[in-house]
Amino acid sequence: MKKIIYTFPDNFTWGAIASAYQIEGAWNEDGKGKSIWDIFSRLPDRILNGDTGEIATDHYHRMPDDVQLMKEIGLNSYSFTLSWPRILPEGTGKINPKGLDFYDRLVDELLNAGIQPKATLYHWDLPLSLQERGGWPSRDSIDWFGEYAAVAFDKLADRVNLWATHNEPWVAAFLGYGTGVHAPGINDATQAFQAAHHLLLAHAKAVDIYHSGNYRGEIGIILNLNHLISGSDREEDIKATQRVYDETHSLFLDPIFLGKYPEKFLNWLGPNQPKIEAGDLDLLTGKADYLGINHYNSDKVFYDHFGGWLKARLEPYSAPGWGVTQMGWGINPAGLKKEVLNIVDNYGHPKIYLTENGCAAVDQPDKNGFVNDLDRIRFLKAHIIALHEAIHEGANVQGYYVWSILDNFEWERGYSKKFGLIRVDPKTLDRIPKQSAAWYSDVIRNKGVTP
Ligand code: GCO
Repeated sequence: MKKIIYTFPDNFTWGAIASAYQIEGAWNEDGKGKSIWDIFSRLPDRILNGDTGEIATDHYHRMPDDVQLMKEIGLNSYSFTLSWPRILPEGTGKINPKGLDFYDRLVDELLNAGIQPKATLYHWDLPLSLQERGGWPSRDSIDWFGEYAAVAFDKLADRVNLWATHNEPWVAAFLGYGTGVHAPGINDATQAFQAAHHLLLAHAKAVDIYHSGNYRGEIGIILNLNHLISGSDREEDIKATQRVYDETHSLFLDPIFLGKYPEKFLNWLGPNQPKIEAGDLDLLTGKADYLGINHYNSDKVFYDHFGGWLKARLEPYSAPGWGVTQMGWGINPAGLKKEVLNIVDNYGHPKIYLTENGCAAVDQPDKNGFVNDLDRIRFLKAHIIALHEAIHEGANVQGYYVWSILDNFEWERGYSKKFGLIRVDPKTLDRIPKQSAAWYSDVIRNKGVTP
C-alpha cells in the first residue's frame, strides 16, 4: 500500500452531511407543518422534471438503516439539519412532539453507532406560516428563529455538541428572495438584502441563547465560500469581482468576524441596501465559536451591465487538468486552500470546519446498481490534500464533511444530480454504497490520503 503522505491529526473529524428537505421526505407526516419548499417544489416549472422532496430518500422512515451505513463507512460525525416546521408546525407556538422525537431518535442512533451528531438549525425550509407573516425580510424573523432555536437546544443540546445556526444564509436570502430560483421564489433585491441582515441577526440571537444555556458545545455559522477570480485585469472586472465577493463573503463574514459592515458595498447598493438599526452591529460582532465553510468550485467574474444588481457575470474556472462537475462548476482544488487561508489571514484566524465539499459526478451504475465513481474520488482526494496544505500553513481546521452521504434532492435540479457517497436507487430507494464510500472509509481509517 502507498505510504499515507497527507496525514491529519488523530482528533480530526471526518464526516458526511445532508439536509432535512433533501433526504427526509415524510413532508406531511406525524404533525409536520408545511415549509416554503413543500409549496415551491409543487409550483409548475420550478423544479426540473417536476421533482419534489415529498418522499426524497425516505430517510424519515429509513433512518436507523442509514445510520448503520454511516457506521460501516466509519464516519466520526454526521451533520444533519432540523426541519423547523417538523418541530414547530406553524413556526412558533405549538411544538410537535413527534417531530422532536425523530431528531431525538436520530441523535441516539448516531451516538450508539459511535458517530458524533452535528446539527444545523436552518437549511432553507422556513415554515410556510412564517413566510405568510413576512418571512426573513420581516424583522420579526429574529424572534421567531430564537424561539425555534431554544426548543431545539432544550431537546438535543445535552447530546449534540456541535451546532450551526444557518447553512448558507446567502442562498436563503439571494436565491430565495433575490433571483427567486429557490423558495419562496421572490425576485426582489431589496427584500434579499433585508433578509440577509435578519438572517445574521437571527444567527446572533440563537448564538446568545445557546451560550446562555451553558451547554458544553460550540455553535457557528456555515457560509458558501466559492473562490472568485477576476476575469481580467480590467478595472471593471476587478470591481465586479469585489462586488460579488462583498455580497457572498463580506456581507456575512465582516459583521461577525471583523465587527463592521462592508460600508462601501452597502452604499453602492443604494436603495437595495438593508435597513440596519442602531446596535445591530454590536449584536453580531464575535458571534461564532467556529466558521463552517462550504466549498465546491471557483468562478471567474466579469463586469456585465446586464448582470443583475451586482452588474457581474460568473463563468466556471477549472484548474489545468480539471474540467467541470455535472453541475457545470469549475474544479479548482487550490481555490479551497485560498478560501481557507483568506479566512486565516483576514478574519481573525477562527476555528474552521469544512462543512461541505463534494461533487455531482456521472455515477453510471452497473447492472447491480454499483457506481465506480473514480471521478468523485479524484475530486475529494484533491480537495482533502488542498485542505491539508492549508492546515500545514496554519489554518485551524477541525473537520471535513463530504456532501453528501446520500444521493438526494438537488433543489431546482431535482434528483438529476448525484452527490452521494451512497447511491439511492430512484425506483426502490435502496441504498448502494459507491466506490467513494469504501475509499472514504480508508481515508478515515488511515487518517489521511495518498497523493
Ligand atoms: C449547498 C447546499 C446543499 C447542496 C449542495 C450541492 O451548499 O448548496 O448546502 O444543499 O445540495 O451544496 O449543491
